[in-house]
Amino acid sequence: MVLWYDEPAPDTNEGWETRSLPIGNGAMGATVFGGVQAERLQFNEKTLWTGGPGVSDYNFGNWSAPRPGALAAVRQRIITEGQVRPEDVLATLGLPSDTPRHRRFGAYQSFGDLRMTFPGQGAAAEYRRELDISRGLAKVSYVAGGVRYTREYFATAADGVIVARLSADRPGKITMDTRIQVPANRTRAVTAADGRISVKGALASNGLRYETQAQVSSQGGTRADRADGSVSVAGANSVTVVLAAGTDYANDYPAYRGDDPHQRVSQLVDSAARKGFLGLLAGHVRDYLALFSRMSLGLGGRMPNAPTDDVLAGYGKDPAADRALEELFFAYGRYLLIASSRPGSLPANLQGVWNNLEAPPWQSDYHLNINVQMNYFPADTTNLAETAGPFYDYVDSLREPGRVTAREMYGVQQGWTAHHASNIYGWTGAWDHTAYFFPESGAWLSEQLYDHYRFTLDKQYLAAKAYPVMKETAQFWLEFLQTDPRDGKLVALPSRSPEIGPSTAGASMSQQILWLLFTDVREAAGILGDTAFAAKASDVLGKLDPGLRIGSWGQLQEWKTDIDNPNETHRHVSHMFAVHPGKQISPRRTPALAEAAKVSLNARTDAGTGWSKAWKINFWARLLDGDRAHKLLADQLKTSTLPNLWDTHPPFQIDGNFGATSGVTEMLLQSHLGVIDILPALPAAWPDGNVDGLRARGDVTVGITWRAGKPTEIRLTPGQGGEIVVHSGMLGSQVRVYQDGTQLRHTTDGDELRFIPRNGADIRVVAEG
Ligand code: FUC
Repeated sequence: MVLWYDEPAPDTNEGWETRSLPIGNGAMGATVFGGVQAERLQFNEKTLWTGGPGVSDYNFGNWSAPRPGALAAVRQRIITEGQVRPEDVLATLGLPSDTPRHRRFGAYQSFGDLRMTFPGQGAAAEYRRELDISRGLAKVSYVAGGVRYTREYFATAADGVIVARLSADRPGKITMDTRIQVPANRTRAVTAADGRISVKGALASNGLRYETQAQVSSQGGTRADRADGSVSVAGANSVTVVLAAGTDYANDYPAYRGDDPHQRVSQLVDSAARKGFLGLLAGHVRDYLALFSRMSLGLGGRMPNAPTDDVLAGYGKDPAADRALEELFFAYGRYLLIASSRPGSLPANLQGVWNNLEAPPWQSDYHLNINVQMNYFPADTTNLAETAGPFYDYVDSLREPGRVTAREMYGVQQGWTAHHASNIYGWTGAWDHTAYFFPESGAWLSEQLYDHYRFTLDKQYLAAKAYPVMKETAQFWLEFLQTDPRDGKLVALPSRSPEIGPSTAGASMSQQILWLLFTDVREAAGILGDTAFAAKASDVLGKLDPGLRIGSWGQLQEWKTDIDNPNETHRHVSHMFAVHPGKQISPRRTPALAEAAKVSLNARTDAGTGWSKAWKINFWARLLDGDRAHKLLADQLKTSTLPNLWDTHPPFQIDGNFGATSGVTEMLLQSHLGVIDILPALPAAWPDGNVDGLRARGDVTVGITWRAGKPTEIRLTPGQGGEIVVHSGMLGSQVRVYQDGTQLRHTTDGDELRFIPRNGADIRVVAEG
């Protein structure tokens, strides 16, 4: 569980993107370059964004003046002409292209660089730079001038800081200068006193106040503060640096400002510095392991004794090495989620928490038409539910600005909406690009809040968090849905399959998302006793077009009319939503639709950007084709993965890491159809293996051991009472079910096994004889 390299990352943009190693505690992230004479830790804090309130004409993406009749006119044109160009929808409902959208929307910012230089240090031998994801620790070590130098780095959520320790195997050998550099787009006051470097100021864009502090503590030797704000150490045995950063951002509509960060940042650094390196390390490892060690996956891999970039480059040559890389890549997705999404901060953005630029790709924002959703695909399944807390809070926080957007842009009186991308300042309105029109994003996001309930069955969470969001989303759609004059069905209008094709009525993905929204809302309303709203949802479901059609070439139609082009290879394959994360299409329950989905996926080819390949792993797993899912995973490793194992679109975009980890999970365990499906899509490449700690809907934790492609033992830990239904090829033969050392009564029917646990103790299902 280690990524390692025999050289530093070059101190360039490309070096950052492809080779630096990420650490993070959710709120903060840093990347380690590991240069011998000069170390660079580029660092981030989630709330440092340009744009938003503070930019004079910030308007949340809403129209600057009412456009009476605009929506009705677009709708009428689509009904009359069948389809219109997305450019025309943009011209009528979007932002004019001369709007300075980027200035107002803003972008996620690099906070700065912690630079450490080591004067007089010569050439290094035995160099190694590593990231140990089994403990959340980065390390650089080498020998220079007969001395072994070691640098250790971690970002701890337990203490809210980033920690560096520099040591040597001989006393008095650490001599270094430390400074913090920040990008040009802000004011700055830089000071150093008592080993504490402090940089503070405000972003030029929006006046957002920021502050970062680093405490340099030396053991032995001498330490001096410099007038230029750097701190130098000479002849120390070791040096510890703790770094914190913050802004006066608060996720609080409409001003999005809170307290000045000075006190918070000072307290974090003061208290961390008092704890010292070993105390911080112990706290970090405890906190990290509490999440990371909840699950494990073994595929029988054998990692070659070679740097990770070489292992990646050699992928596809040796099956045992391939499996080792796949195990590592899977676990890395979990590592990255823990590092970039923890309670108390914002969700993981397009780059998680890591960005080195003032103008990052796609603003390093929250794209709501697949990307942020994909970030959280693996949260529940891989037993990291807590990491999704910031995501649910963020979605919840979009409601307030989203109500204004729904009212001002569409005349919808109840409910909220957001479109295809948002920032940290409640941008729920339009955009100056044809991709923007995607008011279904709120419905998709709501589905994820409800899916989390399915894993936990936590009614308090459902009542307090998920249901209010879902219901208000459904309220928007109650008003926004239109009756299609062609067949009297309720449809989204306008409706576009994300980023491809014309604007129409009732594109498949829109309808599939809305089918899921109203199905979930009906179920949730039933559980919570909101019978009036359950009835409303039922009523909509009775009239809603479900978005499922098989077209002239056997394909699953992407639009309501049969206009799919069999030669289209666009990376978005949104009409597969019903396969994943939706549940309308499955080989066992709707075989004809599942075949049609395969026809469409084959036509689109296996090519695509990083996240596109990652999503396709999930699709093929849900279509129960493990070999094809594995082929997509292999394609992703070969063509969409950087030497530091970050996913690349290109450029670096983290969603593909999370999507791939989710895809592996879907190959091993599925539970979206109310049954715990064991090894539903196991590829031939993984004949033997072991997994523990996976989570299934219904609050069950699952472990599986398999040999020669067949499960030999299934382990289930139920969190609740009630019947458990397991689907597995193992059940072809007789099985025994044990709990507390004695057998549990069960029934089998074909590949399905049913039983009621006596209590919460572990259950073992084994083949008889
Ligand atoms: C959508 C996708 C792109 C990219 C961007 C962040 O626009 O179509 O591929 O993922 O989001």
